[in-house]
Amino acid sequence: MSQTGNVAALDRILTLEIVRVTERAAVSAARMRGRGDEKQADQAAVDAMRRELNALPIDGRVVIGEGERDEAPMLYIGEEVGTRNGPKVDIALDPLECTTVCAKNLPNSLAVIAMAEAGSLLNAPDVYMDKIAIGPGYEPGLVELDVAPEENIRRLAEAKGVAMSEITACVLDRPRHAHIIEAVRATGAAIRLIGDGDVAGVIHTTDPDQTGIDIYMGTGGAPEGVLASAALRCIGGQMQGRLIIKTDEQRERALKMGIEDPNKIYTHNEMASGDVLFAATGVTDGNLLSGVRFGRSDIQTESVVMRSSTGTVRWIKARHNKLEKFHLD
Ligand code: VTB
Repeated sequence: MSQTGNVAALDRILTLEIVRVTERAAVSAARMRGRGDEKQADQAAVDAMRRELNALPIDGRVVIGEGERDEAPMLYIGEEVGTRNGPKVDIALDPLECTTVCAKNLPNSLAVIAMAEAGSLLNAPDVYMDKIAIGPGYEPGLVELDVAPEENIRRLAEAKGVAMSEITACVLDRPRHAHIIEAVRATGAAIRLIGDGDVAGVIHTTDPDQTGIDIYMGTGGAPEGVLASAALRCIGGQMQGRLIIKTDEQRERALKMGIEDPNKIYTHNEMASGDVLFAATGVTDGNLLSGVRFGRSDIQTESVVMRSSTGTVRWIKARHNKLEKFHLD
């Protein structure tokens, strides 16, 4: 469906409702910030997100979640959430994107959710995905997954009208990316290495003037690829992704999820189609969002919420009264 499609498909009230979901998850995770315990931080975010999701007037099904049913007791793939009185929706979520970062209290951990008309989010298995993404305003297919990094940088610099040395590529700091890093640097372009968090990494390409990032390249989680695609559908920009399916077991899992061609290159429009909502709240401070602040009498959160059908992007700074229910978390 086009971006001007059925505006009423997802109740527009949900646009604001879903922010509560990421706010609650972020506040609960933030209580575990910097304590060196990733599992506890993640669990706190999962519990809070599930509680809040189940209060939403939706008939929801988790398609990207905490894992398969046998490995994740909550928010597993296939779990039904919401009050069931409302639109049928697919949900992709990451209650705490960057658990390690949160445990160390380093920048860019987020609580993230995307919601879309039922059947419109790619049911991606929890494998790796090759990704490339740039911001809005470029012709579709300007950069391509199967083109050498040098050529992608050249094309982007030319289209942006700047020297290659004025382009910055965001790449996850992993040994597997050594060849990309070397190739990009050989063009004169700069690399921004990030420790974790490629959902934020991809979103950063949508506002290079603010973030200093023009392009995201490299291999990260497939679930994070679907979440980032949902954001790009709303905010603009383009992405390509290809699952990395190596074993028979992964191939079977993908097939069960409806993926017949494991080598297919998906565009962001294919990973997240239909009417999509996307929301994220900062847990720790980051380029995109400030982290949760615990004040004397209130808790402050910063979130972004977007909707594909209208292209509206809202930045929401909230003060939650500590005497109210947040106090109970
Ligand atoms: C990325 C990143 C995540 O996993 O997807 C990355 O966005 C990829 O996997 O925050 P490896 O860490 O195994 O390289 C995370 O870092 C953690 O989920």
